Amino acid sequence: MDSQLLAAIQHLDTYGYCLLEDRIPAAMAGELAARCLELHADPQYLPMMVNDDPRYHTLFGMVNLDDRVWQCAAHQDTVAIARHFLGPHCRVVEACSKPTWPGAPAQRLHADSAGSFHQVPDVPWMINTMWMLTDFTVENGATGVVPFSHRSRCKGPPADFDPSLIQPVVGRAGSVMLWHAGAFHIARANTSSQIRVGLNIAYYPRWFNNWVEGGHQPVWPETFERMPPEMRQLCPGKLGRSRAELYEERR
Ligand SMILES: O=C(O)CCC(=O)C(=O)O
Repeated sequence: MDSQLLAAIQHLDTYGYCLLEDRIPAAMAGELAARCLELHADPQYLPMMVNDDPRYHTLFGMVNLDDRVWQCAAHQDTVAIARHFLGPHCRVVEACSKPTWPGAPAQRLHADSAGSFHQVPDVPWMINTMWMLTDFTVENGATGVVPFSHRSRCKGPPADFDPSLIQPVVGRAGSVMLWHAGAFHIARANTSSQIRVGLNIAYYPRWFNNWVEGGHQPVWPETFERMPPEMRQLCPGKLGRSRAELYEERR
């Protein structure tokens, strides 16, 4: 592994997140951002969308909706980091598009997929990524992270949390931020006049049950058929078209 990747791993281990700059061409990021915005405007995808705010949306199932997403999901650097923390057999469980439109307020500060633990484990249970399909700036809602919070063993921030501890992670289009699911993080307010578009791809170990995140969509059989070997290796679970077919019900 090269020294840049080792430094990124050490940064993630220490602070709870790391940034890899310019991992896909900016032009490709821009094209993917434009496609994401088209999909968000198409009513047929409404059932796979969660709109936490009229100006902040999540469209699940992007692995099935645009094959270019695989280049991000199977990127050798993000996969190397995910495998370092989650083991060699970790998988891609979801890819979602997350635009933040101008005027969007900050969303909720949270940890990921931690709500069902009786006690939050001290091993990572998920490595999350945010591909910057547009530039991520302080003004346009770059994701905010709370350094060191992944060590708290808490399911989320305490009620008296000090928001000044949140740090925006900025980068050029084509860069990717990775974080430990236990790190408190937030979609920050977009105070600019530009749309911010992120592609959020999650890696989980095989022992983690996929039903935990309510919106996560399975890989469709026809998607898997088209995938190159490196992507198939990252999608070893059951295939199907709906959550109800494949996932246990959340109780
Ligand atoms: O959109 C963002 O900047 C944050 C995304 C987020 O909170 C998440 O993926 O859990």
